[in-house]
Amino acid sequence: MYVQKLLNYLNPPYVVLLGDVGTGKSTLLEKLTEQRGKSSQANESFTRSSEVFWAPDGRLIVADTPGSNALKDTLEHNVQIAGALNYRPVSRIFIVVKAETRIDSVVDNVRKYADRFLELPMDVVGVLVTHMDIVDWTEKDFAPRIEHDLGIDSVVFSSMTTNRETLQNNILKTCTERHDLTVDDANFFKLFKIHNHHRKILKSTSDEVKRFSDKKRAFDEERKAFSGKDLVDLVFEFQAYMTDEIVEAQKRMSKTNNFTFEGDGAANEAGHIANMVNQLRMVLYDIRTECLGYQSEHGVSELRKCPHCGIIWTKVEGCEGATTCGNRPSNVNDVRDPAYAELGTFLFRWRDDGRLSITKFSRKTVKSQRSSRPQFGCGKSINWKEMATVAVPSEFSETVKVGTSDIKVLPPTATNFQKELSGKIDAVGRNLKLSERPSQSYQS
Ligand SMILES: Nc1nc2c(ncn2[C@@H]2O[C@H](COP(=O)(O)OP(=O)(O)OP(=O)(O)O)[C@@H](O)[C@H]2O)c(=O)[nH]1
Ligand SMILES: [Mg+2]
Repeated sequence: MYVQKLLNYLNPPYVVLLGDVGTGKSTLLEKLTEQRGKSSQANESFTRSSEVFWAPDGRLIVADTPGSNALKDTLEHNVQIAGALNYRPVSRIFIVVKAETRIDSVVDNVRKYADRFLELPMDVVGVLVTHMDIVDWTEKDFAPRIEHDLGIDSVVFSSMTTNRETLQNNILKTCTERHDLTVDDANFFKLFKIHNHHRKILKSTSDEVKRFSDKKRAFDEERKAFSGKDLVDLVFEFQAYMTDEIVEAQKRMSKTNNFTFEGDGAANEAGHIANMVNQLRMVLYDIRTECLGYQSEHGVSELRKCPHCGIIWTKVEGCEGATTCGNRPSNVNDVRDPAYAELGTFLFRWRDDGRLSITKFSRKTVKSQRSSRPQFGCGKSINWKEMATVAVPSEFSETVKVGTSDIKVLPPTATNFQKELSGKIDAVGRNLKLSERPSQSYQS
């Protein structure tokens, strides 16, 4: 206990307040850090850049950030939030939401953010509900809901009359760990929504999402004909196919809407692609969770099979994440014919009526693959954690995390834009300045 206190003194908890425009972030900052003139009654987004301040007793550092859903300068505002998250290890990200008459609406507002933060450590996200003075319901009505619906158990409440000490103590109670977070150009668009509401583009997005979900539904129907090891292979190969499909969907979206990722429109275009990919990732996440189920059911082996070509790989050092399967041979099957995909064991064929037919190869065994090819591997993307296990010895057990972090949100054509974004995020971090620690003495 004493050691913990000493550590907290040497390195005080750092919390980041983020949320929609006007939810009361700057009001919280003013209260916690005794700053003045940071909040506003303006009906437009008020805070333009992130700022960090000490609590007067030196027990907490707080970052205020601009409203994430601002109509103007959305990219710039979210870059500011990214900079605050990178600034130093974060004890808690508070999604700041305003209490409303209907609890459901408040839960929905939290969900908008919580869903996007799935890739961050689970226990870094908390909720801070402001405006508790304007509703009839109480903390006891809300906390179980948010725990049950979203699995978030750190909730703090505040109203105009909540005093500084109470608010700070309630926040400190939730600061049990520190997380080194990195928001960079690669994951930025998984966390923040910056696209506009252009109807034509949103329509092509929902068309792609529908197409993807329809494929998943058709698969769910057809897989019923398979069982045992075949079913395991099938599910793994389908998730590999769907992973590649995301890349194709990015290409189609860019083409349909003439996205160049250059000039003034670049951020919005990137935001739209990300919006689509994020929705596809949610569907893929379900498929992968299912893979994981099969994986643990069958034990985890050190031998796994490339879902594209069936070659078996042994894990070597550093082989945990995403890579490519060997070298791509010249006669590799073209998986990109949209109606047709040949993977390691199965052939997927999408029929005109939207149904899927699945055919199992008899000619393509793992053995013949290996001996018939001078070069190993098909060159497609593989991820060790997502590969089917082979010859499953039950004595192995391992917890494999389901993730979609290998999915690149933006296509290669957006590389220049991503570089610029990376520079902007770094610049925010360099500009954040924390004053000297307050001299007021530290009491237990
Ligand atoms: N009744 C009530 N009003 C609040 C509370 N917290 C904040 N407000 C009011 O809400 C308005 C917006 O507050 P801000 O703190 O500026 O909101 P913000 O989240 O920083 O807004 P941006 O910087 O634009 O994103 C101000 O008029 C505050 O006085 C609260 O707990 N109860
Ligand atoms: Mg503000």
